Amino acid sequence: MSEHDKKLNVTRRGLLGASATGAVLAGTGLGSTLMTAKEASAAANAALEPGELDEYYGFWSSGQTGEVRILGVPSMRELMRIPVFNRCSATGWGQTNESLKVLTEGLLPETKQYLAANGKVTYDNGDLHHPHMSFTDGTYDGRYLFMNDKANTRVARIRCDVMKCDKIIEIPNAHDIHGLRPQKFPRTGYIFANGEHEAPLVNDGEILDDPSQYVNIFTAIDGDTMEIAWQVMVSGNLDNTDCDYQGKYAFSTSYNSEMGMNLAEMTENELDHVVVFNLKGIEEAVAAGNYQELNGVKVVDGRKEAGGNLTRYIPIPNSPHGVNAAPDKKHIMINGKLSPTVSVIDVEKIDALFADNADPRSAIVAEPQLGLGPLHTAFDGKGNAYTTLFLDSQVVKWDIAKAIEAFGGADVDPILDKVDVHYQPGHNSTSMGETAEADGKWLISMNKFSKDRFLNVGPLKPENEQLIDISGDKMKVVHDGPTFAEPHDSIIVHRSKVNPVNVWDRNDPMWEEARAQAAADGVDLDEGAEEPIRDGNKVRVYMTSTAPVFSMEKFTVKQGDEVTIYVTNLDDVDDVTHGLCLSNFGIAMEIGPQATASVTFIADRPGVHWYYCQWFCHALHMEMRGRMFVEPQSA
Ligand code: K7E
Ligand code: CUA
Repeated sequence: MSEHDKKLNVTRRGLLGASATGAVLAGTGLGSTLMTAKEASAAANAALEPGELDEYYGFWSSGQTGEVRILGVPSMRELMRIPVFNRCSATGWGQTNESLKVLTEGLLPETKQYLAANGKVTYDNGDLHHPHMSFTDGTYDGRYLFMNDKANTRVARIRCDVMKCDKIIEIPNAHDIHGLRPQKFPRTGYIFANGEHEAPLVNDGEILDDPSQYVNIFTAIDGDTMEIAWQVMVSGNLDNTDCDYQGKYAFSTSYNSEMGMNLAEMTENELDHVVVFNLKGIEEAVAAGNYQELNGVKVVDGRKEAGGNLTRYIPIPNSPHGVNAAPDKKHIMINGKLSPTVSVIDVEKIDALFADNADPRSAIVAEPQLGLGPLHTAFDGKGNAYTTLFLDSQVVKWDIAKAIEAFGGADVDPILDKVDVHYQPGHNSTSMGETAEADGKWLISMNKFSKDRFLNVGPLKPENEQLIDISGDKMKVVHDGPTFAEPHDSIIVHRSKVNPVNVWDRNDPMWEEARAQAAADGVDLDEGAEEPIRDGNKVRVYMTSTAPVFSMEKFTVKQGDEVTIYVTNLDDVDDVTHGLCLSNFGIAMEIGPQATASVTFIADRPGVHWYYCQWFCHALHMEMRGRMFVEPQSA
């Protein structure tokens, strides 16, 4: 290990080792595993009897799994998985025509070309870090969830009425979307998305190993249309982002202000920065035509050397990571990562940075030393902040007002409490904590390692999210929840904000193309067709499902036909979902009550093939099946 590495403690062994040291230094130890009576009663608050409903929806990202998960909070019961960037064996996401439309329509032409050369139509993976709900007036409005894909530079949207992904777009010019946040005021509005990795603006191979010509791109997407509004070229890279409650500014951290290409170079400077984006200034520049158009997107220059009033760069120690707007609508927390500090920005001091070219650091009103490896901060709405300390394996609770007093020279300690978490926390989130309605009841610590917490399942261990009761003065860990890769980030939304339907609307736009094709074929989707409809070597099969039967018990096609099967689920009863699984064709899909779903394949396999319903729907579910006859080509 070089001296530099030692100092930063950046190896994995170093990170894990530092945690124990940190905990000892902090004087808290790992504590007894026995619960005190107080802890037991806090745990009881988190427990729900069978049949009781949770007070909160938790929307979880899954990191490299690529899906969104819904948990109940505080029970931490996993309620649902929503496929987004991944494939799903159960629902047929990535296989049905309806999901393939979502997965392919927003891809860039060169991506489609690359995929086609590899025999694919869409990516199979995603890296989904940041799920966030749309806002109206500073709080969740239950319309949409938005999320990033770091792996393949995409942004997706989930409709909260049906809890299905309805839009995915690939972001041109940027590389590897990481930080993502929706505009909070007056409404969403913009979705802000950070390109994390540096590359030439025109990345066609002309420029390769010449980092001096690399840039990073900040993107604003219109959340209603899912079209890109504009992009900003910046100095340094972009990590996480958040925005204010005034609708004026967005803030992005940069851990690589150095524009380094390796670890030593990226961590060289003691100070990196946060970029402040002046939304009105950018809109004006776009309206005035001060942009270059690249891949159909208006790109403005917000780099330091460009001057102007689009951006400001506030120096921050050291490789800052998380950005979190406090519910007081006034403070933005910049988490120091390699610096033990959180830098607190007062949004009311930002105007002067643009109007008077004030010293960027004049917007910093506190910088408390909290512990080792601060990554993300959550809030309780009572003036307190909760920061994860990755290296110390702790969550620290601190008083924002006291931190500001201390920064002004007062002899006060803002730290109120520290609690051990297991182990190495990344994100944390509090109930309604990312809105102006933070209610201070629950905090989730999403921990990257579970080590010895659970039964050993082999070299790949689950990660661990812990539920912490923050309603009292002291934080109390009340629940461990192992999770598969990975509990990256979450939001905790009061159930009054979310109101999904039980049954699909027959006219839902999701199967608009199926509706149009059926109309062209003279078929009513609600009735299906008696026989397959042939159109050259294309064959369309329209059937309905009503527990426990499909409307067609058999149909015949020819080997080599391109077959599309449409199934409309006529059941309109709460919770009666059917499926269609076509054995040995690798085909399966979910059809929710009143939904239509379809799948297309080449029937290149002669013989008798059963299709069956794979969602348990009825006492005679096993009997819910039918035959597809494929006549051999010679016949
Ligand atoms: Cu902190 Cu991707 Cu949200 Cu990781 S970022 S922890
Ligand atoms: Cu229909 Cu099982």
